[in-house]
Amino acid sequence: MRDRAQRAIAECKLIAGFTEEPGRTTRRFLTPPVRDVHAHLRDRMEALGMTVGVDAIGNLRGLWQPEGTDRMSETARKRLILGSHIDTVPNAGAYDGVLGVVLALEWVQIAREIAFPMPIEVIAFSEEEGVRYGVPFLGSRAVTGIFVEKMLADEDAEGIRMEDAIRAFGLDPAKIGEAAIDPAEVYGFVEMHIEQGPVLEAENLQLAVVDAIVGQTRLGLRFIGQANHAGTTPMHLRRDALAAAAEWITSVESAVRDAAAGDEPGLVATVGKIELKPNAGNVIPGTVDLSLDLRHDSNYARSQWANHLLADARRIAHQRGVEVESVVKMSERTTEMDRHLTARLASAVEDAGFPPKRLPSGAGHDAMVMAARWPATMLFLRSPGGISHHPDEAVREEDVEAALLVGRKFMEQLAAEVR
Ligand code: HGY
Ligand code: MN
Ligand code: MN
Repeated sequence: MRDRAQRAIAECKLIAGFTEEPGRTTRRFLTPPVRDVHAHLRDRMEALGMTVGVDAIGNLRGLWQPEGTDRMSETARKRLILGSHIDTVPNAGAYDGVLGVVLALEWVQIAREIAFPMPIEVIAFSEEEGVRYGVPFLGSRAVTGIFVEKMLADEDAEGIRMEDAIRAFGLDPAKIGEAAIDPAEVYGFVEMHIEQGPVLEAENLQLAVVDAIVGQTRLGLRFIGQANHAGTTPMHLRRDALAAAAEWITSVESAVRDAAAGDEPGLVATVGKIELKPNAGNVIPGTVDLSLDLRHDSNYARSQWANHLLADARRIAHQRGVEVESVVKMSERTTEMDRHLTARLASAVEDAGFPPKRLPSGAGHDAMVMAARWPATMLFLRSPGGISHHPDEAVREEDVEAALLVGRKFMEQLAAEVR
């Protein structure tokens, strides 16, 4: 399996070259390089004997059917879904998302070799990060039938509406509803993904089975002051939107840092995006738009902290004579992975000769959306250096090989039950 692991890593590196920005990997929802990824994966899927299509939200979907599916037991006719996302953050690594799709195709190769008796659908989700339109999980929302139509009117940084981006890719937004899968046809969903954190490396472990995915809230805030001349406006007469935002950002960071060190371990808050207008060195900033990404495994604590930090924004804005507006871009509850499917995956990990480590995920994943409709679980691979959302993101050959060995055990165990 080591040669297949090497092949999988090489494939991730090849796909990383399909980018909006030469020299670094950036691939947002339905941008031109996604076509190259689709073309590459379509060839791979067709070579595996899969029927391939692209649904109306841009998910690339391949279905592998074993011989004689019509004679199967009820369970055996249900499909196992594998996959992950192919969109990336700006200046991304080569493995976040894509590795899960490439490994899924390697599992299909193994399924062919062991005459696995169940259909397998591999989905390359079109949008998980939420970079282009600020809302993540568009692909898995469509597959699970919870896509919100009004998002089609959302505009990206270039003012392109989501529905127009979908049409420009050659898809019909009116058909997004057809992307949904009937839960009665699904056995379960397994997503393979890099851990994107330091735990497995710190414990010298290769793999972990994910038992829960931490809830997250994504807010958009706008501080509205008064743009004015930088040279003629005295300090006491200013309504500086950026100074207000800056005070709030440092207040968020210190309050959450203290809480995480105290009675809210695991609480994290990040202001990752900021845009100011008019963004000129000799003009006092009039408007500042920024993001807040807030995560905690307690849904209650997360919502309490969201309210607290928004109240802090209003306090600072009031003191500085500026206004502040906020919008909830997304709120996903902490999601338990399916106990039975997670136990089955842990047993395959153990069977393959690895400790059945269980780990909650601090990163969001399509599995948290899929889990609302059918059993879902995840397999984590060690992240060397604990780094992700960065070009230094890496994965080790032996860990990719381990995930393939687990795949063989997982499918052999399942096959023995459903045959
Ligand atoms: O941001 C996240 O949690 C994931 O990487 N999309
Ligand atoms: Mn990511
Ligand atoms: Mn990811």
